[in-house]
Amino acid sequence: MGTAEPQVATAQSQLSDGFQLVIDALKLNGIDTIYGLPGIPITDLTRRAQAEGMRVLSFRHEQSAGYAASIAGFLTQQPGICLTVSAPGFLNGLNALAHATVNCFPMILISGSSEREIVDLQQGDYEELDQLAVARPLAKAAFRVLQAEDIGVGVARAIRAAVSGRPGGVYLDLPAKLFAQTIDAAAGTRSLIKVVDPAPKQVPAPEAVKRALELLKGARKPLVILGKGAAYAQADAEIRSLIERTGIPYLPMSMAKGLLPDTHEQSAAAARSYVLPEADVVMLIGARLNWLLAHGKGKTWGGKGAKDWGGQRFIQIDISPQEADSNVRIDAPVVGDIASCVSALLAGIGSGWAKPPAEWLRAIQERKSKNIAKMAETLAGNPSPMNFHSALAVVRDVVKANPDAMFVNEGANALDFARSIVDMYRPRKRIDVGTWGIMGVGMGYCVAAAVVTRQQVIAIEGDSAFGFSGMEVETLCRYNLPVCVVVLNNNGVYRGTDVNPAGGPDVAPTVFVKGARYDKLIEAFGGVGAHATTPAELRRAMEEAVRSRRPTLVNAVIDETAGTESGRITSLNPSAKKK
Ligand code: ADP
Ligand code: TZD
Repeated sequence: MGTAEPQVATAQSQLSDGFQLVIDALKLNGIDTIYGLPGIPITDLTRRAQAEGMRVLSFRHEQSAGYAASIAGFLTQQPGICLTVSAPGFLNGLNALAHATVNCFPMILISGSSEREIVDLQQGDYEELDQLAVARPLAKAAFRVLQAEDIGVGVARAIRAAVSGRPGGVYLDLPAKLFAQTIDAAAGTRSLIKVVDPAPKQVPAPEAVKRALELLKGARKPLVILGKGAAYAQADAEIRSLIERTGIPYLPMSMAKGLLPDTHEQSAAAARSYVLPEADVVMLIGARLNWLLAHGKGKTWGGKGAKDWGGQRFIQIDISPQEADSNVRIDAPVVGDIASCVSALLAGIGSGWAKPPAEWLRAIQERKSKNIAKMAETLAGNPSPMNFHSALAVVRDVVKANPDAMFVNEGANALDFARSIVDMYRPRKRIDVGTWGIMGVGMGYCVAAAVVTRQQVIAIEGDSAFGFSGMEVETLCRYNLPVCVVVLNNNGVYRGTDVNPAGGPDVAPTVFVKGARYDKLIEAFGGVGAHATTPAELRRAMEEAVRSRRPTLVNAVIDETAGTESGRITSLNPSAKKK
C-alpha cells in the first residue's frame, strides 16, 4: 500500500477537470476578468479562477454583473464574461445578454445549469430550466458543452460569435456535471483553442466605396452621423481624418460623443433639429436608423407626415450586410468593418476634396451659436432648489477638468439633459442606457468602467434609475473603485409631483419617499456620502471625490417639479400624448 499511494497522486496530478479547462480556455484567449455571482454549481469556478490570477468581480445581483460584462465588451472589443448560477441567476443575467445583443456589444453569459436528464424530463431538479432554449432567441448565438474535451471548442465558438461581424451576446451553457468531469491533463491542454483573428477585418468592396464617394461628392448639404458602432470600432484617428478632410458637419449619437471633442467646430449637435431635415446626403457610420433616429423619416427628417421620407439619400457604413434598408432606402451601403471602410473612403478622397458649400456650414453655425447662447443663459441660472441645468452645469465643468474620466449616465431627464449639456472630449468615455433606453445599467457600468480603464468614473443617475442597481454601491466600496455617483434626486420617476388620483393613502406610482438621503446608503459600506443642495456643494463634493478617488455618492437635491414626464421621449408615452 505504501508504494501505491504516490502512484495514485501522480496519476491524479495528470488529470484536469472541467473547472480547470474553462479557466484555461478563457486565459488562453486573453480573458482575465469575470463579472459574476457565485453559487451552485459555479462557486468553485469563481474560487479557482481567482486562485489562477483572474480578476473575479462579485456582484450583489447578476443583472449588474451582466451589464458590467456587456460594457466591458464595448470598451475592449473582447467579450465581457458574466458568470451566473442556474435558472434564477441565469435569468437575472439574461437581461444583460439581450442588452448586449441589442446594442452590438460582445459578451458571453456563462451559466451553470442543472442535470440535463432531469431537466429534459422535467422531473423537478434544483433550479431546473432549459436555459439554452430560453437564451437562444435573445442571444446572437447559444452553445452547450457536455464533455470536458469540448470546453475548448465551446469557448472558442463563443468568443468568435461574440466579437466577429456585428458583435453581440453569446450564451454558454455549462451543466453542473461538466465541471467535475476529469480528463487527461495533456489531452485537455491539447483540446483548447487559442482563437486566431477572432474579429477578422472585413474590407468593403471597391465599387461600394466608389458609389458612396460619388453620392457624397454631389451633396450640397452633407451630414455624417457617428454611432456607437463607430466608437466601438476604435478607428478614432481615421474617423477624425474623414470628418476633417471632408469638412462635413457631423452629429454624434449619444455613445459616439467624444469621438471628436464635442467642442469641435464641425459638430452639429447643437443644431440637430436643423440639420436632420435639411441635409440632402447623410452618411451613417456605425449608427442604425432605429427609433433614436426617428427611423430616418417623418417630421424629424423633414417628411410631411409621421412616416414620410424626408428626401435624404443615405450612405450607411456597417458591418452587418442586413442593416441597410431597415427603415428607408440606403442608396450606398458600404459593408465592412468601420476601420477598413473609413480607410478606403479616405484613400478615395485623396487630397483634393471640395469642402461642403459655405452657406450650409454658415447656416449650421448660426443655429449652433444661437442654441449654445440660449443654453448658456439657462445654465447660468441658480434657482433654489437646484434644477437639472444648474446641477449639470457643475457636472459639465468637472468633466471638462477631467476629460479622461468615464461618464456613466441613466435616467430620463437626467439622461437627456446630461447628454446635451455635458461635453465629452475623448472617445468611448460616455456609456449610457443604449438602444433600449434601459434603466439599471448604472452601477454595473461603473464597476466595469473603473476596472477596465482604471480611470475616475462619474455617474449621473436619476433617482429612479439609480434604484435599479443601488445595492451595488457595496460592490463599489468592496473593490474601492474610484467612482463618484451623483443621484439627481427629484423624489420620483421623472418627477416627484404626481398625486394619487383616487385620493387614497398610497402615493402616486411615480413618487418615492420625499427627501430620501441616498448618500447614507454608501456610508453603510464605508464609502463617502455627500448631500448637496446647491451647485457649490455639488461642485465641492465631486471635486473631492475625484481628488480622493474614493467611492462617493452625492445626493443632489433637485426641484421635484423639474423635468418632464419621460424626458425627451414624451411623444412615445401613450397617455401623456393623449393629454
Ligand atoms: P447608435 O445607437 O449609436 O445610433 P447603433 O447601436 O444603432 O448605434 O448602431 C451601431 C451599428 O454599428 C450596428 O448596426 C453595428 O452593426 C455596427 N457596428 C458595430 N461594430 C462595427 C464595426 N466594427 N464596424 C462596422 N460596423 C459596426
Ligand atoms: N424599466 C426599465 C428596465 N427601463 C426603463 N426605461 C423603464 C423601466 C422606464 N423608465 C424610463 O424609461 S426612465 C425611468 C423609468 C422607470 C426613470 C426616470 O426617472 P429618474 O430620472 O428618476 O431615473 P429623471 O431624471 O428624474 O427623469
